[in-house]
Amino acid sequence: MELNLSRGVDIIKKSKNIIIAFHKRPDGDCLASAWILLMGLKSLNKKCVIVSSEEQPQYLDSIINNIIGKKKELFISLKRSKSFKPDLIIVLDASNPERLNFNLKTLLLKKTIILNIDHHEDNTNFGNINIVDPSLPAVSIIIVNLLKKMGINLNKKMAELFFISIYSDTAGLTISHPVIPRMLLKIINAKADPVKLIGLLRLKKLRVFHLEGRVFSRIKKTKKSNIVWTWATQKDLKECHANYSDFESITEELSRIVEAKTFFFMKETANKRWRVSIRSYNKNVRKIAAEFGGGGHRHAAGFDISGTLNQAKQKILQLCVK
Ligand SMILES: [Mn+2]
Repeated sequence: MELNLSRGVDIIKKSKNIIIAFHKRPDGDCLASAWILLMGLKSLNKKCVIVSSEEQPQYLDSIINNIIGKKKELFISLKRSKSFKPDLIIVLDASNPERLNFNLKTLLLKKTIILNIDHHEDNTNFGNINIVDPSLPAVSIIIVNLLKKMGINLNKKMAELFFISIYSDTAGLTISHPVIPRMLLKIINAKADPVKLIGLLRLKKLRVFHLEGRVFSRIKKTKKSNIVWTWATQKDLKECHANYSDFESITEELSRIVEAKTFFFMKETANKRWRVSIRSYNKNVRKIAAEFGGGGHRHAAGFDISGTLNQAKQKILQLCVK
């Protein structure tokens, strides 16, 4: 890990044109990590852009844009990136290239190096250089260490982004990890205000409450085991004038149910297609997700499944009670 960190530093120093990429349906960890890294690389006078075929989700867009200001122009689509000839592509928070929101191959030139930085247990080490540490609660921690090794300390804006990443990957600071207190201290020392940021991160659009109302009213629990689940349909989204990223806070809310040890949330993506977020305090849900071709972490994972609501639910429950 330490050796790979040094190799990462070396390759960044040698590169001039750098692209930063991350996983589909970007979250607070990968987005904030990308912006922290971009700010650090800019201070080294590197040409650097973030390439994504998706916009930032609405629940994070304004808080991030307020921090980064005009740099938003450096967040570009795959199409616009075609004129940018990268000697280095840094992939964040993705266990394999298929997790990206574009085809990585379309950006590769003969000499392009891939630097894979991640904290997923199932990372396939697909990069030319791989900095993977599954013991960490957020990939941003690796980014902050990498920058420190290059002599770049967190400024206030970077520290604010760092907080967003940790808040995001710990379900709103509710999943504890021994490294978090030290990271919070770093953030406070860089003059960022976590209390102010929590206030902003907790805000939700009215339509999200309408959506939650429907989803929460359907919550079910198994009789014997502490498994809780619920679902949302395309019709719910339409009738609440909501979009897919509005589901984000719902999984987090479910984690507050006292009776739940394992819980999952099924989101209809098309007719008889569901995307499932699963969380557990006592089961390795990454293994359950892997059974359906998905992935994630020990306590939080996701996968796609097909079938009617009942068929899909039964299949998931069977694995959960095992
Ligand atoms: Mn992450």
